[in-house]
Amino acid sequence: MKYMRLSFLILFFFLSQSCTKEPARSDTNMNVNRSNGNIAIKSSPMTATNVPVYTYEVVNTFKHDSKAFTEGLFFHNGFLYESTGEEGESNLRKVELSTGKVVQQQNLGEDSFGEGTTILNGKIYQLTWREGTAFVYDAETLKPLKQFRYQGDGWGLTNDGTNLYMTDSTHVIRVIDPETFKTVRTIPVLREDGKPLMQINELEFIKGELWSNVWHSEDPQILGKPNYIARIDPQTGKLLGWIDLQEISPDDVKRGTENTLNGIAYDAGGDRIFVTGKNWKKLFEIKVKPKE
Ligand SMILES: [Ca+2]
Repeated sequence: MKYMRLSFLILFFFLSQSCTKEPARSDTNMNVNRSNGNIAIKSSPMTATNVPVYTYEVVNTFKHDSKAFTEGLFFHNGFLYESTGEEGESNLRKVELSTGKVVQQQNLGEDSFGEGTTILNGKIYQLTWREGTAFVYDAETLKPLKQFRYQGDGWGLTNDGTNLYMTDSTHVIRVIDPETFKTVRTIPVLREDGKPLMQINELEFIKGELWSNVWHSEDPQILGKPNYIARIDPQTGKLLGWIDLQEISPDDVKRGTENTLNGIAYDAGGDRIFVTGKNWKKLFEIKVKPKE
């Protein structure tokens, strides 16, 4: 009798557990909205489905310094500006587009590893990889003005005319106040399958979209496809499209090495898009079009 009572108690315990837990789990996973009295099941607004894939056409090819370990790239007033990485070799440089010649350069300290760069309100901002330091320069002279500190890695950098947008090796883009370098909001970016799109890297604002190349996108854990650029909605983080640049520069890309695609620049005045990679010999002006 004692054992029977114990059995009933155990049975009651499991029944009560299954009754209380099941609805809660359903609510979480399916995102049930009962606010208007009806039950509507919706998917997360961040998760994109049927993301279009775009391809490209090379419009122009320019020389690129194959010693430049490209970590940041933007276009301003007819010149390219590039941030290069590697300790002892990092710098910020102003480059003549037609020749690839460096016309102005500011070297970083021996221990600094340059990363993303962008220009906002007459100042150039440059991240460093793992030092937690952002350098600010006068855009005309490249003279250092000040420094900021931040937590975590520094990867890509761009701006929307008001705030800076920064990547840090994860799937989360930080929106940063340029005056204080404080994060004002964050933008998580998810793949079509709802998993985080990790390793989003060099950034560029292009016609209201945020474009980011994905570091080692060929890694099966990331995308399994080399040289992919993600087109992202800067408000929601929703994935708007992919640009497949797999074959853009077969001479430059050696698989299994670090010379990945890593640099997007936009000339808004001329509506020109430029891409290059780490230690690539060439920089390409491309037109992006839907894949057939
Ligand atoms: Ca850029």
